[in-house]
Amino acid sequence: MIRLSYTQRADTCSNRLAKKIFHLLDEKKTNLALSADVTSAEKLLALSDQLGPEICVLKTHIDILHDYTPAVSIELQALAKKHQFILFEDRKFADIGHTVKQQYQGGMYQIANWAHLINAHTLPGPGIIAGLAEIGLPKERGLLLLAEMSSAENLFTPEYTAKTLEMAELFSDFVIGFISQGKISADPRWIYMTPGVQLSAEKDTLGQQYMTPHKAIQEHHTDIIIVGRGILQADNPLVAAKKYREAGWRAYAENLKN
Ligand code: 5BU
Repeated sequence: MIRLSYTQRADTCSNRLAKKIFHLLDEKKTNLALSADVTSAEKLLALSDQLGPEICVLKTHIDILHDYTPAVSIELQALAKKHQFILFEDRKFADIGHTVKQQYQGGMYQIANWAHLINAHTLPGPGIIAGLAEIGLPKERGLLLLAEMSSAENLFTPEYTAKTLEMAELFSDFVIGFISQGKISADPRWIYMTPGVQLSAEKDTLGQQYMTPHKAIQEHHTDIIIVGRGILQADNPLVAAKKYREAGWRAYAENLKN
């Protein structure tokens, strides 16, 4: 099978953010996303500045910060520019279109103003995507659909994943890919991002299940590995980030050779 590089795949998508991400991966030579799951703004910003050069995507759970102010999102945008990474708010929207529109653009976090990327469950049906697109498309944002999860005994079935793919196809101007455990379609335009990646642990005590970067990229053919505690809980997060970056990039380079 001929494998396309990230750059070659950029030509297959219509969404400008998707093109930008594919190019960024090859230019920066990293397919590592940091799941920056810390609870203080100071820590989040310091971590983003320190690890920014190693990553392509900074994934946030902005609502776990105990001290969020709008200045945080302004700083995050400046760091994203400085280090060239994408801001992905892992909000997992899951309501009707009318409600998610307000959650996306309003409230305390005003996610649409700073996050390049968001994600959503497809459980409510296509109206959720239509609602988010009304806000996100004019701002050239992108959406990832949750097609699979990493946690044990989750309720995602192959049928659900297939239906999610169908919904993505209906909104391919706004949906740029999936949060999944690997590739779910032969179409090269979709970007896959995979959480539940760690080099040492196999699981946590609350159902999280891990695979290695090598397995995620070589066996499951994902594009971007999302790593949280594997980096955050390391003695030296920068050294750990470099290790994950190396592992992820090596697996991608090997894929291209085969
Ligand atoms: P960890 O520390 O690498 O286990 O963190 C994983 C992150 O990815 C965490 O922010 C979760 O909310 C997120 N996640 C996940 O772990 N599994 C999933 O299937 C999805 C998101 Br979707």
